[in-house]
Amino acid sequence: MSARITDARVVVSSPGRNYVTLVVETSDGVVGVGDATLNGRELAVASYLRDHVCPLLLGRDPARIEDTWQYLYKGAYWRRGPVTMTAVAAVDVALWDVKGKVAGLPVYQLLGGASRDGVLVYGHADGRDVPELLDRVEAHLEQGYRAVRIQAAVPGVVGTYGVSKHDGRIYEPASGARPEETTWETTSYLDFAPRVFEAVRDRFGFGVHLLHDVHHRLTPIEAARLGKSLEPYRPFWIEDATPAEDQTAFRTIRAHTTTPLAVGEVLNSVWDVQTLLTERLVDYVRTSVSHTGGISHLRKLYALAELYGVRSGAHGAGDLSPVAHAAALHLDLAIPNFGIQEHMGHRDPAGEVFTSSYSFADGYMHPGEAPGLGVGFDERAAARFPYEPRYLPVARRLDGTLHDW
Ligand code: CS2
Ligand code: MG
Repeated sequence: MSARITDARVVVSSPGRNYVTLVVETSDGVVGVGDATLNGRELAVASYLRDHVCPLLLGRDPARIEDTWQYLYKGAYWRRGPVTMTAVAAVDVALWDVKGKVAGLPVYQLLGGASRDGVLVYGHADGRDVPELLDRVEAHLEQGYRAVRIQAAVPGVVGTYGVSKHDGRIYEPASGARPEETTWETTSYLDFAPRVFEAVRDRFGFGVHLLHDVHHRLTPIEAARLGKSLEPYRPFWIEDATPAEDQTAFRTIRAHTTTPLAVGEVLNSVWDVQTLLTERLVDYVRTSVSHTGGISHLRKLYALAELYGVRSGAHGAGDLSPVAHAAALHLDLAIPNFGIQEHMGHRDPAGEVFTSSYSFADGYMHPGEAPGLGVGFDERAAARFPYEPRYLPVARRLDGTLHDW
């Protein structure tokens, strides 16, 4: 007789920042974990799982991953959206973890095996000014990174998002029970960004990939101007140049610049990126395992992207837990159209709660050979770090208008 799911529970903890973790147990004594963290809206997903999904999982065959995905997605009637897709993702990833453990194989082997030896990752270098940014790029190169995201505080823009206030390693989350109020000024930014790239290229040359995140702040024609102005510095990509849900905005950007474009961390399904992919409007799609319905759904999205020459560039900020990072690495290693993987790392004491088999060397990561995802989750340790309400900041233009994120 096939195994059954005997328990499914949600653990909300804050070892450095908030994480929502789904734990699934089977009648064979196998435990699988999934990441259900949705930064700033954590408890909505926790409730979705606890109140509406976990009871439905009890008694189901853990081996039937695709059927369970369809059951939760189609069965809910209400489709897509970040809360739903994060909840479904957590179940899906936990079941892939179980399947790998039952098979005695790392998940990437179940996905067709490795298509490459390692997963190219990019780290985050940021600075409160350009000299500080240059120091941090250098530190990344010393650690072996071959690709670095560069962000610097824009002169006159108070609290530029993406720039560390404290330890220089992880700039999030915003503190406090209300979103921090920051400012935004497009004119200064558009003049400043090429100077940042110029300074980094002058110092380090063209042997390192440079990436940059715009955090959805521009209009399409402004994004087109940014892309053109950065062309001499050959960025690997500019990310989220315009608000992501407007897929056709990318037609305008595309028509004006050869700078590669990346988008997708706030999008949750293959339908959210259909136009972007089928019209070849972007070069990299950044949807993540934990916000896009899990390995089962993201795999389909990547397969569609492959048909149109679009590569992966998965979101991997610190608000995606080590469980999500491991799941991403397994998929990255297996798919043919892998591009790059974000690697922000996790703030201590996350290491007291999560252990992982993944590793970094010479700019590449590998998920390791442990069966399943290769991630351990210590529920007792998690209980020492209770949930803390935290929100991402908001940005206002100088006249007070709330700006796009
Ligand atoms: C960022 C993220 O990593 C990125 O590219 O855009 O830091 C993003 O702001 C957070 O993950 C939001 O939760
Ligand atoms: Mg981003």
